[in-house]
Amino acid sequence: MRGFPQTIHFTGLNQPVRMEASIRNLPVIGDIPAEIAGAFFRAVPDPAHVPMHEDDVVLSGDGMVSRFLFEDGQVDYDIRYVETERYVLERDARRALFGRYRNPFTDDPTVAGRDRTVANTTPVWHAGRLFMTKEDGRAYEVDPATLDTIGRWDFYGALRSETFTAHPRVDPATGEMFFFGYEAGGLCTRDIAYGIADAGGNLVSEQWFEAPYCASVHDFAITETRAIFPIFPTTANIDRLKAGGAHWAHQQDLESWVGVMPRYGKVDEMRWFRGPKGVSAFHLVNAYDEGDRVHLDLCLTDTNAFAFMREAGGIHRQPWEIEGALTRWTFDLTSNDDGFVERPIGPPGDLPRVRDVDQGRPYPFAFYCSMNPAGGPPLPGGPVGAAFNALIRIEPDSGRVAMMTLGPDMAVSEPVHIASARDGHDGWLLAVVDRRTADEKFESELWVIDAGDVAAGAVARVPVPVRLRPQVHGAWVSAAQLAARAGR
Ligand code: V55
Ligand code: FE
Repeated sequence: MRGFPQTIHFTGLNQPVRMEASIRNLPVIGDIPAEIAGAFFRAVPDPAHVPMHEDDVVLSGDGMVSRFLFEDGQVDYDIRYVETERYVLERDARRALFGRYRNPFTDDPTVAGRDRTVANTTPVWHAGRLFMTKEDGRAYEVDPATLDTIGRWDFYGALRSETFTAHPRVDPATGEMFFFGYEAGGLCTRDIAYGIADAGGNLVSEQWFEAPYCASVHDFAITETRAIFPIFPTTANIDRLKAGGAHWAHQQDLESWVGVMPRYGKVDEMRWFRGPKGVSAFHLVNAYDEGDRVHLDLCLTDTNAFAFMREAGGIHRQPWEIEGALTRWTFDLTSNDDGFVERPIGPPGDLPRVRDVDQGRPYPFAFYCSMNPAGGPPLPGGPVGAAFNALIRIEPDSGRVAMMTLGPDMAVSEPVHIASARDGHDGWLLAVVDRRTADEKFESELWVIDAGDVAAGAVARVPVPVRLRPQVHGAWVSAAQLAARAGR
């Protein structure tokens, strides 16, 4: 795309598209199961303007909210920009005004103090509202029917934290949303806010604590009784920011930490466990209680998966030199020391999903993206610059793995899970699959996959007649949930 840097962040699958669109009645190959009715919302970063700096990254792309709407076996497609304060300022100026990723000291002076967030990471559904989130700011509410931006969300003025995670957790039994915000008190602070919103969407608790250091805290976990905050050594430094440098630098020699507290308790009840040095995980699969023990399953790597965060920390490793595994960390809350038990439970990968009903509980299976050794080199694109080409279904207790493997020149994005009403049926997955058809040319399809038989591939496919830029995360909202919202 003309004028954009010719880096991995703006080429391959990551070529900017910048198009708002609505297409009704997409072609469907095969039959869409009748029980799939609702909306697959996706968060898609797509830079509306040529960035101010050549070294700009995918994570700074303006958030777009996209929707595949399933109704009567038909599928409609929509994509719109989230009209954040930043998007509107830049749209009106017809150019980028905000500088480097999460560094306000590199901004055009005319936007000093304005909201920098791009709301590009996860669509979140809670209490009948749709939010677009990014961890460096507050969420933006979006109308799930029109995709119009409603505005920044602060729980009716109650929220104190300046930030809101892209990975809140909703308890399936209580309907409460558990969330956090880090750098809650401002840039490079160690403040983490831990909050709970009730099933009606009201903020009922917000407590602050200090992390061992100012880290990138991308995800956290809950069990039925506990909240778990893993801290990995990717750190921020205000002097580096003031000098125009990177927000994040990974520190290979710094230890990781995990804070565990009663989920309805006080933050001063937090127990800190000391983990290995230099490790990283962006996404946690799930966590659950087993009496006084807590199991936390995570997509662990031996360094940070993002090249630009490694390089800022002086770590020069190629993507294929990074090791990892789906890993279980088990914490014994009766022990007096700060250690814990680690064991690998599955192949490396990321972008895990469990069924909504399994959140915080023992779970029969999970899904995540991985690499097919026979799939050829990964397609260039996605947040880390190399797209996944396999989709795994794992049963964590037996370790049994089934894999949907894609051939050369193909990629799969994070799936969403849709529950089935049929007894004993594992439900369905939706995932976007991209294919390179020629140099720098890509086509995308939405695949419908039987969650109990991922190795079989798609049971139905929905070709999308426009170019898609890779999503980060998605969310499934059923027709019943959408209807309940409409009647609010
Ligand atoms: C991630 C994504 C982000 C971000 C920080 O996937 C971490 C991890 C899309 O934005 O700003
Ligand atoms: Fe994430």
